[in-house]
Amino acid sequence: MPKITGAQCLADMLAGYGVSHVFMVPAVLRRTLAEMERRTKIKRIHTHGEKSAAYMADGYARASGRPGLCMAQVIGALNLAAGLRDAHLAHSPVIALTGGREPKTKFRKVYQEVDDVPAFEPVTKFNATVDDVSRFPDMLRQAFRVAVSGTPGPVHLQFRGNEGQIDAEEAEMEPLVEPQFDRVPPFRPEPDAKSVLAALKWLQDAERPVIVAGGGVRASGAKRELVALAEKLSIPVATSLNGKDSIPGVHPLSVGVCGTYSRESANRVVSRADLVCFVGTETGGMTTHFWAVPKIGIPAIQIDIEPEALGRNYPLKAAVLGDAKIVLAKMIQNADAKTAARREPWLEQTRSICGEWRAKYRPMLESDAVPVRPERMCAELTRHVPDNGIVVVDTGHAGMWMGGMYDLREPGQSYLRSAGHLGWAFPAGLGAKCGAPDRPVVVFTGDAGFWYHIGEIETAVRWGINSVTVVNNNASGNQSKRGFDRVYGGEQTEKARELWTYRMVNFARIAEDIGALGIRVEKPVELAPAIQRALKADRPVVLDVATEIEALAPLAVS
Ligand SMILES: Cc1ncc(C[n+]2csc(CCOP(=O)(O)OP(=O)(O)O)c2C)c(N)n1
Repeated sequence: MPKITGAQCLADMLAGYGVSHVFMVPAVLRRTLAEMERRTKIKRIHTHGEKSAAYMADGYARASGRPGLCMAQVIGALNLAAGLRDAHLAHSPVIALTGGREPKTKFRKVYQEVDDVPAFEPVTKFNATVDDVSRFPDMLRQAFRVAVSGTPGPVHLQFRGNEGQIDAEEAEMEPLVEPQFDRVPPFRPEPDAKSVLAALKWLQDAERPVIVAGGGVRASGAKRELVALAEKLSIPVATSLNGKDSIPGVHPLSVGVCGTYSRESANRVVSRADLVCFVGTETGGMTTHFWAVPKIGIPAIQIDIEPEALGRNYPLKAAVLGDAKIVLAKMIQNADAKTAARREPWLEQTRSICGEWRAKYRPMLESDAVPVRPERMCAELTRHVPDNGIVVVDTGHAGMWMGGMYDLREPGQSYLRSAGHLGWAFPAGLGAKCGAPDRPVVVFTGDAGFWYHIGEIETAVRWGINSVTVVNNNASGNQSKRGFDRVYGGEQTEKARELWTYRMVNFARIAEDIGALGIRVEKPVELAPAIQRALKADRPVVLDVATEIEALAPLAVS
């Protein structure tokens, strides 16, 4: 076997796994970056911070289903680790490569060095060091294998040398790639046949069942099967926020997102159900409104690829271990459509609950008020996001507004959400556009969220990453208003507002200055033409909407 350098091996292997972009702040693995230019077509996206590089890799991974790559030298490693936290919470397959310590010099007060490895432990599935160049092939293969297998998640490899200079060394190596692990899911484990029939029996016997679908449905590519089963048996479908794109919001069986950043109708339906069927959801706090919706003790069945997830929060009548797409297909095959008639009164009830929700919020969804209401922004996005669009949503109020008020219209649309980190959506949207370049990407963020990584407008312009970023700009982080009202005993002092308000800034002007298209909207009638213009522009766009600072998103359970 001929000798090659670590850099050549790494560049060839990443290309072999189909990696099209890496996101990083130099200088790390410099020789590898040079070899990428010589030997591959990989784009080396040089960002304005390691955290946003990690968020871009995360958006890339969630949009494409393929591992997203991000990198940092030793001094940037913890910034990168901070950025893996959302990917970890969202089960997104991100591979982080960092520079690390050199055994010859460690403990001698080396410039910029601390032991970074422990900080990656809580946000990764696999956290390892590469200390000998001959280990490049097997360690990289393991990184891909772990990132995409089972419940996907982040992986960290630390390379010897503060900038990963180990990549200059040579060894006899074969840059062998296992294409099976270049995307999610690498395996589709078959369920035990008896467990499928047992779960199906519970579902068919129920009079008021509801399905709660999570992000596992997207990971498995099981949307079609989920909707087909719900249709065959007449079962309403609620989703977690992460699973919002499991079923279009306009589908007659969709009742909306349940849990905390949610739609009231979904929580009303889930609360009244006599059986809950969880599919690809970890039944976490946000999906269940901290285990109040549904209440623990409700008859429940669960389908998941991860044995540890089955029954973690809700004792189960039946548990099915397997790939969601396969399990649901088997349930459809065995389902008795005649049992659907039994659920007609329940469907009638759920339709009326959803109708009441629409009637209650229609005035806000159609509001002509100035400053613009966020609900109206969501309604305009429902109308104008293209049929193959990917919507990428920040957390906080952005998550509440879009989770509750925005509807996907088509099965070809996707919805990606921050798992909790403010500021995630704008860089994640850039990564999503790199991961799915043929699909329109529309980001929804508040102004506080947008400020975090505003420098990445320059990255978008430099690389021609043409996402549309819609900013709900109320010159504040007004989701915090309720919380501060409370601690001030009901009414805040003028000075209290300094805890959550900002200057009103025109982001469209900033975007224009940096070379993007900036569009400022101040009236609701301007929204539709602005969104259409943004989508046609084929440039990075910042659509800055001046909105009502007093607008507070409705709470989950009223
Ligand atoms: C990293 C991080 N820090 C703090 C928070 C807490 N937080 C949630 S929403 C929010 C303010 C959101 O403001 P903005 O994005 O402008 O949206 P608005 O509430 O004004 O609609 C804050 C500070 C968080 N979610 N993540």
